[in-house]
Amino acid sequence: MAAAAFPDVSAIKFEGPISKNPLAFKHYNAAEKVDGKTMRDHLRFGVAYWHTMRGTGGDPFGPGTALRPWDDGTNSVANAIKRAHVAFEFIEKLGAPFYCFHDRDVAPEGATLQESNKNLNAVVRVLKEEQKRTGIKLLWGTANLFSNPRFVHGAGTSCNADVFAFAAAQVKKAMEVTMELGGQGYVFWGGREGYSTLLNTDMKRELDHLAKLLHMAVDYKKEIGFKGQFYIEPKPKEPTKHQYDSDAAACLNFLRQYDLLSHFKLNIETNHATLAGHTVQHDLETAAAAGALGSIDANVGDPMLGWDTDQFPTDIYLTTQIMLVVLKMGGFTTGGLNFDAKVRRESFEPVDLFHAHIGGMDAFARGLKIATAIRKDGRLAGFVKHRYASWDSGIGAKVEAGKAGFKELEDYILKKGDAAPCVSGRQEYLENLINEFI
Ligand code: XLS
Ligand code: NI
Ligand code: NI
Repeated sequence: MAAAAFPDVSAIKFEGPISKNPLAFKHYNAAEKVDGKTMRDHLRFGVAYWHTMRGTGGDPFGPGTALRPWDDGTNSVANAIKRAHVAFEFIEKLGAPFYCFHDRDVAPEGATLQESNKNLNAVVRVLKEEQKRTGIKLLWGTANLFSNPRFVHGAGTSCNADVFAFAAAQVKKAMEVTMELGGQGYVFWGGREGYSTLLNTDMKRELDHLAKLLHMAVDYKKEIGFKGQFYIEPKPKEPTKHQYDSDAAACLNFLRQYDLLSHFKLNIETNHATLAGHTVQHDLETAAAAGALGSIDANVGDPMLGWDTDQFPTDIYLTTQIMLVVLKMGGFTTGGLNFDAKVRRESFEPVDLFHAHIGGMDAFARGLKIATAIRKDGRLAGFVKHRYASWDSGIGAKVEAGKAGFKELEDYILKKGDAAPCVSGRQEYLENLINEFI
């Protein structure tokens, strides 16, 4: 057993709200039951391997700053294996039940697909041992189809059929290792599945190809008996100017158009929704209304910066709103809250990784408790129900049941003379009501 990477940090414990220990949970108490279910099972936290283990703090104006003494900076398999052990030391001390990765986060890409697959196999062996040792599970796996220069024009939407073939082969392998590790899901995020200019783009053909890739994945999933949930993760832009999976509605439309909707759910990321000009509640509600809300990439952007800053969520108002939607849909099944978030470039010490995750977990624990209390109180749901009461009987119920047409509605209004007056939306009252609980 190698020396500990975080020798000064022991397992993070719940010490309650009065604790002043920064390396303790004030609100996240994994075993505590909230409305009949443990916080661990409600929140299903995941650690993102790419940010937490591979993030360097580099930005377009300067190189990485992160101090990661266990990492020798090489692209060797030995270094990747060492890093995998560190990852599990971190996740175990943190007490998160899940992690997520891209194939290329965990193992170095080789000169050929064969070599890359061999490297991946070597690290997956270690991940499997570590999962067994710690009980930590894989929330989802994915393939990185955007970093290598071959994907300059996209992967499933590349103008080059060879690149499409490479992407398919890479997804095949990533699905196999996700299955081998007992992954509960598999994510498709199309980093470069979009365009920089329409002048050189055959959009229809690119969309057809993307659907082909996903259909192949669906077929292969059946063939190998992978039971995990497929997800699409919407994002409107960055790195491309326009990504086809731009928001929840665009993804749902694409999936429906290409007869894929029954095979996919959505993985909604806060900062992606806001980049699309929506609130995260908007995209969560859009997905949930279609029965397709699967998982969440928990993070937050910065209102001052217009890109995917992937910050850890600490805003209780935000986590409350997210948990209201999650609880309304009956909780996660295969999905969870994956911290697709990174520490700031200025937060370069290893211990900052703990501060960041602890803050996010505590913020969601509070969001969970607050949302549960709001639901128990019932006034919010009651207000919404009452707002639509005219649909529960009479003419409204007839319309909902498909038993009224234009003529009947005309007769109805001719008899009445005018529609019944509407009542106030009471936005301010409702905002105040939420604050009662925060
Ligand atoms: C990038 C995405 C990415 C996906 C996984 O913006 O959030 O990290 O979650 O490929
Ligand atoms: Ni993400
Ligand atoms: Ni993102």
